[in-house]
Amino acid sequence: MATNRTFTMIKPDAVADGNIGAILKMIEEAGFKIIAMKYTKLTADLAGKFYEVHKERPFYGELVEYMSSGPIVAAILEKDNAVADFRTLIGATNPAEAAEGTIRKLYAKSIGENAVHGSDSDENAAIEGSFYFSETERF
Ligand code: RTP
Ligand code: MG
Repeated sequence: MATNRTFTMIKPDAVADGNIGAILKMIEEAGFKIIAMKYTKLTADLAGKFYEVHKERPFYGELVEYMSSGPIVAAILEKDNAVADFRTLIGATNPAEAAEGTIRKLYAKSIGENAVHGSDSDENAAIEGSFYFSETERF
């Protein structure tokens, strides 16, 4: 399996609850290497742009409001099979359906406030990583 990259955000609910450290520990223990990382806050405009693919979905307004409601941690992660393995580590979008031991099962509050983001393809991982990080911010 080729080594590749995914992109994640620790979302405002998990940051507000003091779960940055616990979530980063799970990510590192699962074998992901941190290539870039930033503690930042999205404006509503930036959150709208990041989630533009969802703009026709009924939850888009709520999602933009939530993702700009407080600081987040954004990171690029590297591992063999990174995108799929990270989706497995975070669990289903809805924490009620997430497998035991997954980040969302442990830390998400609801289908909307679900603790973490994980890219859904190699292509989107590259686009999302570039949304936050320049080449000189990746190590
Ligand atoms: P993400 O992109 O954040 O990793 O989440 P995902 O792939 O598991 O889910 P996706 O379908 O891409 O949805 C993006 C985010 O929108 C919020 N959402 N709310 N209220 C709802 O029914 C609903 N559905 C989705 C969640 O924050 C979800 O992670
Ligand atoms: Mg998604």
